[in-house]
Amino acid sequence: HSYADNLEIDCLIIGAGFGGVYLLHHLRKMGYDCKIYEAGKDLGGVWYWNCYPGARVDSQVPVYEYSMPEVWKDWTWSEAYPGGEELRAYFKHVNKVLDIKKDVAFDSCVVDANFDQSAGKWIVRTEDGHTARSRFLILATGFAAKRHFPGWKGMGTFKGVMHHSSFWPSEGVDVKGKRVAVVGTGSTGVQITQETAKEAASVTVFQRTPNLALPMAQRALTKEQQDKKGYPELFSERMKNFAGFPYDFLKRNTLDDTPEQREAFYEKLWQAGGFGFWLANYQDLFFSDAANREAYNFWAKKTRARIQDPRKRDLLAPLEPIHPFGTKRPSLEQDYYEQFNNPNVDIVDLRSNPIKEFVPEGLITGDGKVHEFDVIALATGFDALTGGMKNMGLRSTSGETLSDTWKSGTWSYLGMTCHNYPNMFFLYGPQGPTAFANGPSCVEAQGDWIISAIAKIDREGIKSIVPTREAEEEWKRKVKDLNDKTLFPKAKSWYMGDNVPGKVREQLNFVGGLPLYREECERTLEGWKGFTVVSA
Ligand code: NA7
Repeated sequence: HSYADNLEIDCLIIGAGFGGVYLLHHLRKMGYDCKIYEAGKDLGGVWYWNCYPGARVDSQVPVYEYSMPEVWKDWTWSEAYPGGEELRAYFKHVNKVLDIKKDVAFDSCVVDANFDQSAGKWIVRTEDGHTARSRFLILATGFAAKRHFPGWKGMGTFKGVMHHSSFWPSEGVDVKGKRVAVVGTGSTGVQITQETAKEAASVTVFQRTPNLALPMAQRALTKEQQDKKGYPELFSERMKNFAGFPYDFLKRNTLDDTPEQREAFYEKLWQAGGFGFWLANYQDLFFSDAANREAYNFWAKKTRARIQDPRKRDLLAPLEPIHPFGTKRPSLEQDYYEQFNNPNVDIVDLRSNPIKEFVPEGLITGDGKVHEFDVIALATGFDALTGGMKNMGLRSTSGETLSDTWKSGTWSYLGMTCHNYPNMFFLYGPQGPTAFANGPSCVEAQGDWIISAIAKIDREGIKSIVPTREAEEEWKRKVKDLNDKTLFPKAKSWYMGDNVPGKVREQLNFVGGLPLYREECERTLEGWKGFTVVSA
């Protein structure tokens, strides 16, 4: 670690996933002295941590990758939706071409960060006592940096192997012939179930809310299929659409079409696979109950046809929706539903029969039944978006922790800056387009804005910038107003902050789409709209 000690630098970035690496590369190119503190032992962010069986990205390549030609020109993927291993290999390649690791201090978990106003520097300390003094602080900690473990009684007594999905050992867990439980049916739970069901003696899925999962249409990719000629265009195109994909919502309302036209359109989206049925559907999908119900009915019809057992069918794909389609994130699946046609794959409905406690042999449900397991996978998600940021001892200029600042709700300006946190930026966090944007599109859009802001600060000889409280209030109102027009409040989800008990319920994402978001952000740079500027 010696080089990580007592750093005196321009930019300190926390986190070496897609966002942090993008910023390090570009800021270094501009001549800034930059370092990354990373809690893990390698690059990749969530892809470093996600070693659970079946871990896979739900966005297609090449949309899900960096736009930098020096990275893509010599890289080919083996599948349209790459798995965790291949994503980790991608980061190795990124390191090889961009020489990232020389500026990353791994095993460096930040526990404390204060802004020294007279020096105009952030003083940041890691758990093992290293410190950095930096003019700019950039949090690139991602939306899933803090795991959510529901506090069931007796969890520590379980005698088998139990891991949260994002703490799954990188060497794997042998599930061959074992009795496996999967708790949670978010994208992680779906992937673990789909994968382990092929090896384990039995898999029991504990479901509270069905995942309205969509077919992935996974396919192998050859080198020839990855013709790079169109890449620059593709990377600029992805920024122009709502969710940072090369497609967008159809500019037509659901009920404007005849039932036959609608069926044909849905079928086309369905066959293409991926998020199209979610994010290239009719434009009123998130706004009209009636429109949404049509999409839900199509989803249920398609999905129910794949599940033989009527009890499992009604639990996995009920005729009556529990929440409107797409207001919780749908997962992509390959043969998730078919797994339940095997007699050794079962599902327990936690709505009617919740988990009561854990015991040495497994867990007990409300009906008193003891379920015995060798392996329990906790796919219970994250204190998403805000949890990681609140968890590293960050303090405002008035000495308050970010946890306190955000106690009664989340406040930011542009989903990238905070009042009383000068020269601090964050990306892929709350109040930005995070949850609805393809990750690399989102971090490049936000990264570019942060880079422009830092360049402008120095061009204008500014000491620090900080958003006003009024600007934050206006931004919060914008986030809320956009959300109030949608169906998102009808679901209990991590989008709305209510997957974690006690967390404030509010929309944590800017739901106006990436193009509108970028417009809003760009507008502020001219004249530092919404910021207080301190001259050097
Ligand atoms: P998610 O999507 O938050 O899923 C967590 C799952 O765990 C979800 O099915 C929850 O049920 C379930 N859960 C959480 N707490 C409990 C309790 N107390 N009892 C029963 N079930 C519970 O996390 P993932 O890791 O799957 O995915 C996170 C994101 O990563 C994903 O959206 C992608 O963007 C990538 P619930 O639905 O709340 O009823």
